[in-house]
Amino acid sequence: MTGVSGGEVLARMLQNEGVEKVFGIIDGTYFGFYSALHRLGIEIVTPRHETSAAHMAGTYARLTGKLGVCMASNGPGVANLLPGLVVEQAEGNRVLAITSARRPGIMYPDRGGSYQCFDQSGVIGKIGKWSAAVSAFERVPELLRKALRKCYEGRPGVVHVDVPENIMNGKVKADVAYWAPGQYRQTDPLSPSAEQVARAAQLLIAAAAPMIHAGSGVIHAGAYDALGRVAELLQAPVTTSWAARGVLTEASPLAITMPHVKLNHRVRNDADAVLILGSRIGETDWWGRPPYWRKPSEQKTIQVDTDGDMIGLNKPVDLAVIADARRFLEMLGDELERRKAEIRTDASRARIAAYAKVMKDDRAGWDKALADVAIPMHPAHIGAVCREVFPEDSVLVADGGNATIWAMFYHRVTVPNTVISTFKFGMLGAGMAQAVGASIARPGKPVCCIIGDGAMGFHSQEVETAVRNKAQVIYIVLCDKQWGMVKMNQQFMLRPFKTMIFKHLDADETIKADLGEIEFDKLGMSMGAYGERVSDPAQLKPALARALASGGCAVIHVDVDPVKHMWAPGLIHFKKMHEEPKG
Ligand SMILES: Cc1ncc(C[n+]2csc(CCOP(=O)(O)OP(=O)(O)O)c2C)c(N)n1
Ligand SMILES: [Mg+2]
Repeated sequence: MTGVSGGEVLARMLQNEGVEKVFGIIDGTYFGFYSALHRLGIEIVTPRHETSAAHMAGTYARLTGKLGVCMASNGPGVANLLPGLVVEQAEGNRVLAITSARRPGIMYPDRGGSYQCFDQSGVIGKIGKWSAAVSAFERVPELLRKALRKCYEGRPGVVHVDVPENIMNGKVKADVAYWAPGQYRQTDPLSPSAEQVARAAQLLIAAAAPMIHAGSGVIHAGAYDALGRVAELLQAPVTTSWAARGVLTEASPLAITMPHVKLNHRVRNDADAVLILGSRIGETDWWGRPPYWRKPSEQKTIQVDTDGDMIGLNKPVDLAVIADARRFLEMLGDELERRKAEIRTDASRARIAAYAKVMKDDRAGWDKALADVAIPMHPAHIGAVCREVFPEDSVLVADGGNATIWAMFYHRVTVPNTVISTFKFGMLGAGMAQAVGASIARPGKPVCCIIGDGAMGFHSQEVETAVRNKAQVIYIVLCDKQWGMVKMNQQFMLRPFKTMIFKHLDADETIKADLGEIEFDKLGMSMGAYGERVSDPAQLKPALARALASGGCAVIHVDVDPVKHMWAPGLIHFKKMHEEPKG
């Protein structure tokens, strides 16, 4: 019997789960863990800040359907990891965090005066789904099995295991039994009953105006084809949560896309039956409440979710189904196919045509901004040019602030699961690491990251991570030298009428909303990336083409008109969304 460290046990168990990458910064307190990962051929991807490790793991998990694993070292490493975990929990990404801790004798409870020590498990237990502190070597397998079970139960989110350094690194003579995943957790997707599927089909066939609302559950289930088939059979329009944008290709006339906010409201009011898939119907879905949705008494609601806690959370349901979205949709598709003759689609087709006209008119209105060729450029150009330059299946990471709103209004998602942001948390700067995580998840494909100059300042050093990892991320930094989104809001709070008339206030009339200049192209170049600076919209496409041709990471500093940048489309709806609906 040879000695084995707790860290090695963890590494071998992760290998049995098919884990191929772990994101984190190395430290002596878990040498036993990461050296075993390295020995086993599990790649360690090291960012420049622990919070980035959480975002890389979350993005990797979302884009691959695999488990995202991150690690951090006790005290400061874990403290730095926390914001990333808060965000990944909010976004509902399947992340397992493994951290080192001080030796059991001095913590839980903290003896007081211990170095690099805080209640890591207590804090992460509060912000994540579940956390446990390992108290002895013998409990490592059992607690990691429990953690892995939790990872795959209910809504995806953050699960944490805290392992003292002496257990991580100390070798123990033990015969550890390594179980296969199917021996400690259900590996088959949750199936609905045939009876539930039949009832859902009946409700949808009987409806005059059925619709579908899809959330991230459709992404986690990989249910894109099954969703498309059901939507086609019913001729049902499909709205999505922001985070699930594109689960039905936006090339489909049935896709009611996110920027058309008023149309989303209209579709949700027209429908007399709604099939909700993997969505809580939260605030960004306007809580499922009037006036944004039809009254529950006039709208039959079927809700399908893997997590029972999500059922009827914000909108009352007529039929609750605890199941995997893909399994459910495949069975529903078969049932609808069988009853195809009963499905009346004429009225739905007419409604879809009317919706298409609205989307066409909205688009024509927004695209007028593209005729503006002034220097520095109108921000509308960026999303529009990116669509032309990047392959349709490449991932767009939209970071936050007005930069993201502009990107969202001029982008089109034709390949499902190719948009990443922090749609639930709006965490500025997360995009820097998300983009690297996306590149690692989709090797060989360029990743486009659109980010504001404020946000880029939070984590610009991750350019070096992208360069070191040969990640072809093209960072496009929208430089207005201000906290654009906040400045707009502030101006309306300070002097609404002057803002409306003159479009902006003078520099000395706002409060700390301006930023100095960082030459992001040069900053990027200093880290080994390709860099260019563009102000003229006519130069954007060639600059991006050169960035792509460079084959590696690039940073494009784009000067945008600071006043036009503030007036992002849809801000009025965004503001309204923050109020509790009356209905
Ligand atoms: C980490 C974080 N801090 C603060 C905020 C609040 N906030 C929302 S938008 C915004 C301004 C963003 O500025 P910038 O990144 O330059 O983007 P812009 O709106 O100018 O395009 C701020 C400070 C946030 N969302 N995230
Ligand atoms: Mg800005």
